[in-house]
Parts: sequence; C-alpha cells; structure tokens
Amino acid sequence: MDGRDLVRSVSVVGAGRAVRGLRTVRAAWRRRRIDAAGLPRRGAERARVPGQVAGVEPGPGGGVIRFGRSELRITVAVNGPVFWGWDGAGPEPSYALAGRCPEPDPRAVLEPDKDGGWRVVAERVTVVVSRHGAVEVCTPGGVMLRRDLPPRWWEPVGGGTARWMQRSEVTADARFFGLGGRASGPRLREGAYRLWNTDPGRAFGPGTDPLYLTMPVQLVVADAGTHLVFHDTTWDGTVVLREGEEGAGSGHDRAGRCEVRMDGGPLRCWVMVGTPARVLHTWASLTGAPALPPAWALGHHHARWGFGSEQEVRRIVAGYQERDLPLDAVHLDIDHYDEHQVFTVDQERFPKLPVLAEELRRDGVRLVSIVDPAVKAAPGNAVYGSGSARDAFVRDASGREVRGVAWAGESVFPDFTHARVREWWGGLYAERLDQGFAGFWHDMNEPTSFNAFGEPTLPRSARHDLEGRGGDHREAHNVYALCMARAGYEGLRELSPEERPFLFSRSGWAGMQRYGGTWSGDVATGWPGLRASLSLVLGLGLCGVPYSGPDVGGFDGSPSPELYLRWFQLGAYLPLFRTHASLRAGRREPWEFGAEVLEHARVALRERQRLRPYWMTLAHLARRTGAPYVRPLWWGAPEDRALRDCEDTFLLGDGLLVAPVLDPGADRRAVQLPRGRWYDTVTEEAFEGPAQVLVDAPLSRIPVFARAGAVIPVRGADGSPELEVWAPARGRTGGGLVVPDAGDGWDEPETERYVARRQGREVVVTREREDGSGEPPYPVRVRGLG
Ligand code: NBV
Repeated sequence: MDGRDLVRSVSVVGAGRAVRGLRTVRAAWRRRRIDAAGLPRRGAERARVPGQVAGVEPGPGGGVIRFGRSELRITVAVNGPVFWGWDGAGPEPSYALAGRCPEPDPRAVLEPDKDGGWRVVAERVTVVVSRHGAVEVCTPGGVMLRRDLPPRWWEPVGGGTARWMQRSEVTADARFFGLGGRASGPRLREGAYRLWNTDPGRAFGPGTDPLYLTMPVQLVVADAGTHLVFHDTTWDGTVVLREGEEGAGSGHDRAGRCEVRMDGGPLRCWVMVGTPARVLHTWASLTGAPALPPAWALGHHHARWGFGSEQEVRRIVAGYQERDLPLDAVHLDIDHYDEHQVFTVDQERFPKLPVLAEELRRDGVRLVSIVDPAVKAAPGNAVYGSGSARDAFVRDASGREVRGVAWAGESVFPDFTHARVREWWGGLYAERLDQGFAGFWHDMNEPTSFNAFGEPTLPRSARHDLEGRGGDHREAHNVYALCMARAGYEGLRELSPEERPFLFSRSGWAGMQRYGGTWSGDVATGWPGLRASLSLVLGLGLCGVPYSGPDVGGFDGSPSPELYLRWFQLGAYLPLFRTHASLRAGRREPWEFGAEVLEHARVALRERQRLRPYWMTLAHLARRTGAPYVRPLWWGAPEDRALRDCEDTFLLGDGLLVAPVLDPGADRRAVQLPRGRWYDTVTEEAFEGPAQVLVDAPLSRIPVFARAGAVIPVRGADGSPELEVWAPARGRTGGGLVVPDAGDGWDEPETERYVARRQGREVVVTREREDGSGEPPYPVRVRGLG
C-alpha cells in the first residue's frame, strides 16, 4: 500500500480501514528508518555551570562578562530590547530577526554592582548579573521582573552540541502567556510545554500539546511590569511553568518558576520590558512588521476538504448569494489536486479553474489554494523533476533523498532553509496564479510525514542547508514552515508585485507574521475546542502573530446547531473568519443548521461586513505597532489582576470588548469589564467598570461592548465609511484611529486621529492633524447618548 492508497482508504472506506492502512505504511517505513543514516549516539556527558566572574570587557550597549567556564555577552539595543548570549553566542544568525540585529544603545553602560556582580543600566531596564552568573531583569525603578539562575550545560564528552537548562523565577503574582499556539491557554498554568512543531494527527482539544506552531516566546505579566522573553534557539525543547503563589497575611510568597530545557543550540535570549503595547511594538521592530492582509482576507472565508468539483463550489457560492450571506473567499483543499500532488489540478473535476476563479472574482469571491510542501517522488511528476534537477530536496547524511509519506504517497521534502530552494519553490506559485488563485494556505508543513520515521516528521538526522551553515533536522524542524512561508511570500512578491500576498500557514515560528498568518489547525468539534480556538488566537497575538482564526464549527464531526452558531459568532470577531471541516465531517454552511441558526449567522456575517473599515484599521495598526487585533482584557491595564485571570473575553482593538458564549445552554453570561464606561452595542445600555456584570446572551448574539468615547470606522448603509462614536462619559473625552482602505497594493495611507468630546447633550468629533483640528471627512453617528 502506498500513501495514495492510504488517502483513499481514509477518504472512501473510513476510519477503521485507514488505521490498518496506516499501520502497514508505518511498518514499511520503520524498516526504512533503520536503514537511514542516523545520528551519532550522545554518549557520556559532562555538566557545566558558568563559575565565578573573572573579568569584564565593556562594549557598546553593554559588554562581555567573563566567568571561569563561560562568558556572557549583554547588549542593550536602541529602542530597548536587551540581548544576552552565553558561551560567546551573538544575536546573529537568527531566523527570528527581521533584518540585521539592531544597533547597540550607546547610552547603556556596564558598571560594577554589589558583591562582585555587574549591571547594565538602560533607559527602560536594568540587567544585574551576579558573580555566579544569575541574571536579573529589573524595571528602571529597581523592581525585579525576572531572575535567571546560572544556566547549566551538558556537553557530550566526545564533542558535539550541548544540551542546556535555564531556570528562572518571576514574581508570585506573575502570569505566563505565549509559547506560540497553545490550546490550554491563554493563561499558561502549571505544566510542561514542548517546543517542537507537531501535527497531533487527530483533531485536538485543550489537553493536546504541542501543536503545529510553537515558539520560545513568553509574555509575562505582573504587577511590577510586563516583559517578553524570547529564547532564540530553534531546537527541540520544553518549557516547564509554575505560577507562583502569594503568601496570605504574614506567609511567604512562592515565586513563579520557569525552566527552559533545550536539546541544543545557542543559549541566548532577548528581553523587552514595558507596557504590553510597548513590548509588542519592540518585538515587532525586532522580528518584523506583520504582513498586511488584502482587504478581502478580512471578510468571510468558506473552506472544506472535499468540495470535490467545480459544480459543488458553484453550488456553495450560489447558496451564499441566494440567502444574502456575504462571502469573500472560498478555499480549495487537497482534493482539487491531481492525485493529491501539489501545484496540479484534477482536470476532470476542475476542468476550468481559471474561468471559475474569474467568475467568482466578479462576484467579489476570491479563491484560495492549499499548498503542501511534500512532493510526490515519481519520475513523471514535473515538480519532482524540476526540484531534483536543482537538488532541492532534503537528503540524509549519506546523500540519499529522504523519502517520507504524504497524501500523494512516497514523497520528498524541499529544503526551505536553502535560499536557492526557496527561490525555486516561490516560482512555482506562478502555476497557482495562472489558475486564478488569490491566496495561499500552507498545510502539513511541520513538516508532517505520516509517522514514517518513528515520529510524524522527517528523521532528526536529515540534513539541511541552514543558510549555508549546514545542520540537521533537529535544528531545522521548527523553522521549516517559517522558511516555506518566506519562499511563498517572496515568490508571490516577485510574480505579482502590485498585490500584497495573502498566505497563512499551519506551522511557523517566531517572525512568522512577516509573511502572513496562521489558523488553528484541526481543532476538535466540541465546546472545549471552541474555547481552545480563542486560546490559540490570543496566545499567537501575544507572540507577534496577529492574524489567525479557527475552523468555525471544528474540524471533525458534526457540531450541534447551537455549538456551530456560537463558534460562528466568535469567529466573526477573530481576524481569520473561516468555516472549514474535514472530508468526513458534517457540513459547515450556515444554512445546514436550520432557519434560526441561519438567521443569526446572517446577523454575525453582516456585522462583520459592517465593521470591515475597523478590521482594516486594526490590520494597519498591527503592521505599524505590532499590537494584535485581538487582545487580552488586561492589554491596557496589566496591573488589574482580575483582568489577568479572565480568559473568556477579549478586546478587539481599543474600542470593542467581545464576550463570546463558550458554554452550552447559556443565554446569559458574566462579563468582566475593565475600568471606564462600556456600552452594550445592541441595547446601548451603559455599564461602569471595573465590574463584573451579568448580561443577556441570547442565541441571536454574543455580548459586544463599546468603550465610551470610542470612534469606530464602520460601513454605512450605502457601503461607504462612516464613524460610529460612542458617547464619552460626562467630563471625559475619547477618540480613535482610522486607517482607510487604500486597495490591495502597497500604498501606505495616513493614520487619521479623531477626538470625541462631550458638550452637554452633544458629542463633537474632530479630526486632529498637525496643522490643527477639523471636521471628519465621514458622516458621524453618535450612539449611547441614551
Ligand atoms: O488537506 C486536508 C487537511 C486540511 O483540510 C486541514 O485543514 C489540515 O489541518 N489537512 C490538515 C491534512 C489532513 C489532515 C487529516
């Protein structure tokens, strides 16, 4: 049985046969694995710690502190991020950095501290290094945010890469977030979180870890301040977290703990300190501005594995149109490929794809194509031929192509860590553009090979170019998808320079936002899956990847009408708003769940459309400032502990607060409101925060609140932009930013600033410009005046 038979058995015969098929394939590949050139055994290891300070060498932005058995290089960069690296590690090369490492801040100097230690004092942070190599990160006021204990390495006696471990403490009140896309967050409680991008091989729920997109980025929020720490190492690792506990009364605090263990790679990190907004801004300046999606990508997408034919795609689009349901994109999954082979089309079932694409585009619907990295290793396959001619595929240590199993059967994998291979791959998107596709959906790029090598990815001994440095899959695995995204993004920029590329990818790593977004992968249909969807979007946003969203309705099975609707209502307020499901799952079109669901889904879709100018603004702001569209409730008030612990409500930009219904049977829910006045956007009832309020959440809608004073750009009844302004409380002002839609090219429209003032019973809105204030260029509609 080959991979294709496996696919057939999955798609046609059902789960039982598929599992038997999978077993056969696995057994064959286990044999192959034994034949493959493996990694040398680790053998005996020696442990090492830094030892005592032996000397220092000041340098720009900090300097080098030498210890008996290691050295630590610290540099504060302009705009405040601090880098430190042990054993001579510098910030470059790095897959995370957007460009060259930022310049050192000449004002930051290395100076002696107490007890033989040293410190670097910078504008926003002080880093104190003890004489044994503990590193403390403190606020400018001297309050400790994080304390790294001296690290420990284990080095193979016979030479080779060292494993290392870094223990840290944070304050007892601190909360951890981030680490990429995690199903059990957004608050990361006690547990071990693996850093190894993984296809779990089944629909996942909150207990599944790791998932497709991991990254060693932690955002830690405490009373004393917020910091982001990034361990810039691509190797397999684990982060063990344990929140602290505050001693009641005279009891002692127990510090929060974090232990990072890595199987190899440099021990180096970046830390940034400040408000959440400042921290994310600094992170985006370091790792790159988030790609700006084209306007249509902020609308509604509908996908399915198994549309199966052009007729079916037309039927679905007509279904949306007949029911007056807005639709912006349709995604074609692997079933439109010819025998599951990437960059091909099944001509029998999709004979005129460019014509279909053109027709849909006229109706305002774009086609998006799935792109899998695995290439069927068959002589007649053109992509395989051209790739082989360029030596594009991953090889093992003995020089043989590494062959895994993917949907198309026995397959090879492009080595995206090679610039030449990325260029070749990027050029292949020409075929997709000719077919009329406007966007790209990268899948299976952890990379996944069906359990061919003992784990569902390439063997760890597989060789990669790693930008000319050479290395193996242990180092390349976590950045495989990041490099694939770069290949796609850069290829599209070349092929279609006038348009901003749209791509989103299942796997990725720090810096992924430069090329596009992601989605939550195969989330399990069920209420826990619904909750996990929100956790992923929030966590990824805090790691700098602002554009993502779940498979609305869940990937597998059949959601109840209520679950589908609640998921749809949440999805309408997440950046990627996409219905999608597996081949074997029930339908996901809004009309498949009865008249009531259809009616309410239509309301959610229309509201999404109405808010499109706001979404465009949020996308621009994410690009300009690094702030995610979807933000945790504590974004503007990280010192508010009740907000830090609230995981079921989020802010959409500065103006809106969304309280999705995440439990069955609920028609009311408690909502935690941050300080200030908030209006229920449907009833216009005003609530004063900070407070917890109980509000109606009937099936027809989820509670959404607007901040008093917010100026929100919306689509008016005639489709043109207008400003919806929520009355500021008496004696208060409000405001908002608007970035107008400037098409799908590269124009950078100006950020418009509006201020809302209360004058008696009136609200006056002005546009603030450098040369004075004036009338807004859009109609203004005031709400919440009662
Ligand atoms: O291409 C088929 C699916 C896709 O629908 C899904 O969104 C991806 O997450 N793909 C995974 C491969 C098969 C998974 C069983």
